[in-house]
Amino acid sequence: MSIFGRREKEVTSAEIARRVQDLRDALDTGRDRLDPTVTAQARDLVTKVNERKEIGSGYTVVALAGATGSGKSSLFNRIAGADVSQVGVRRPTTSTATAAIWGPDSAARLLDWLGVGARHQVGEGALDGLVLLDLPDFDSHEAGNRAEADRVLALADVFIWVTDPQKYADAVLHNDYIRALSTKDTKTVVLLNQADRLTVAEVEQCIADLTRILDNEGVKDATILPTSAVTGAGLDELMSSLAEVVAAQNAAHRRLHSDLRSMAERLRTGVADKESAIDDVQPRRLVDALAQAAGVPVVLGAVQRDYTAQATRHAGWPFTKWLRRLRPDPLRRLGLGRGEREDGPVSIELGRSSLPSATPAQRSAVDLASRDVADRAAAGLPLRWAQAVERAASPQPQDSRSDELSDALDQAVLSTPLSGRTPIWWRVVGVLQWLFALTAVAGLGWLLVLVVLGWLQLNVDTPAWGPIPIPTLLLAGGLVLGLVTTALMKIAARIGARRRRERVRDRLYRAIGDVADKQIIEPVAAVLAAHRRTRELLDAALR
Ligand SMILES: Nc1nc2c(ncn2[C@@H]2O[C@H](COP(=O)(O)OP(=O)(O)OP(=O)(O)O)[C@@H](O)[C@H]2O)c(=O)[nH]1
Ligand SMILES: [Mg+2]
Repeated sequence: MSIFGRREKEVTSAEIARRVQDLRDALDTGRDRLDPTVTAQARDLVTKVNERKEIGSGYTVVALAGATGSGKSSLFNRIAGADVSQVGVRRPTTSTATAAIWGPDSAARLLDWLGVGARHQVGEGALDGLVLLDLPDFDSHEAGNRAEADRVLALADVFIWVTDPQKYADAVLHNDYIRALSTKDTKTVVLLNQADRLTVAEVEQCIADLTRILDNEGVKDATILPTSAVTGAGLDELMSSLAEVVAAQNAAHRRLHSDLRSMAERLRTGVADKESAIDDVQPRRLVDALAQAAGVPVVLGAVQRDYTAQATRHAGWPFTKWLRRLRPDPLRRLGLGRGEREDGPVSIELGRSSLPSATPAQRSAVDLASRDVADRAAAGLPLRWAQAVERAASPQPQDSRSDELSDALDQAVLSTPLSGRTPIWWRVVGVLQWLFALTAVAGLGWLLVLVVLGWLQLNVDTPAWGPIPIPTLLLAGGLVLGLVTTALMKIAARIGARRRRERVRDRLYRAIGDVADKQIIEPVAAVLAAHRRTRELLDAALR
């Protein structure tokens, strides 16, 4: 069996393309609500994946990496069959990567992309398609060496860690490297080089120790192969395993696949497993606060007074109702119409009402209520998403949206009809009032005529009803009926005004509910939807 483990399913180019697309869509949907550092790395990865897929697809890039002096260059030369890379006693020796290329082609584009200048062409054979890289030590005290090793390792398809009997315990120190480079799809391969310096028993002891160390560090199931660049021990097995990997031509895809997966995994920690449904967010308190800020109580007071005024105008006592006209119109005083402007488009041209603007207390009530909506919606979301929800929900004072909100509220009030149909009883009572008034006037006129006739000493018979003369009856009856009707009308008007207040209140709340939806609930819902979509895309990229 290959030291790289059994290869399971082949990773196809289409599969990688799909993951790249999912990851890219997730980045576009998640935007600044994902960690910007990881996002930048993810974009770099997308670029790398696309480039690697396109460049040198027939090649497998295998990198020898590890601590200085472990024998990377010696092994490299041994495998390449020539002294290509310098082996030294001064540490560290290798400072730039060297490549050995097996096969008829020079793989120039691939090596340009890898940024490896030193190239050695090995003849054709079982390893055709292999690009073996000798790297500088990855834990170098030379920053340049480390950077070069990091850079090339990020691009290589297969990573082989070379250690020796003196340094293998440093696995703990290199754990980050080894974990980052070991993939789920391939085994981590460790060469315990310079095995010729040990007895068989010591080799076994070393392997046992190293296995335990790697296990503790979370790298399970690694292959540890004892090798020697001096005697060539273990190299046949290494080369035949490499030949298998190269022949399968799938290592590049595997590496890209696993890079995409682990990137998706990292991004996935930036989104929660679920988001609260926006329907669960009870915006009742918010609508209440907005209604107060929009001056709804003031409007409703005016609506009630307007109803009474209108009722009096139609059905009041004709002798006194003209007095009402001297009072200012309660709705017009607030710059509000009665409801002729019921249909939508007109409201745009309505301009502004003269309603007093919201008090600081009302504003902060709106802030509190919208923060409450945000808190409920953001429950369980990672910080960046929670902040985005909060931004979406809060019309901050320094933000232009605050004005937008008060404008929208004003428009909502202006475009809500504040009146209703004229009740029939107003007209009926109005007619009665006139009848009673005319009766009283007729009685009064008759009595006046009688007064004049009496003054002229002309005696006329006045018809009577029982003991009461008809004209007196007409005058008194007209006045009494008129006054009683007026009193009843006032009671009815009070009830009617209260009903109209309720009806208009419902309308205003509906209009303000729409404003809350548009200005606060919908932006919050949009953030939650983006969160859900990002999670789904990342989960798809992980599958
Ligand atoms: N006995 C023995 N010595 C080895 C073996 N491999 C390498 N050496 C010696 O170890 C020393 C370091 O070898 P290099 O191949 O330069 O090691 P490296 O890992 O490339 O070192 P850097 O380039 O500094 O990272 C040299 O003196 C080699 O001769 C081996 O398998 N057995
Ligand atoms: Mg070297």
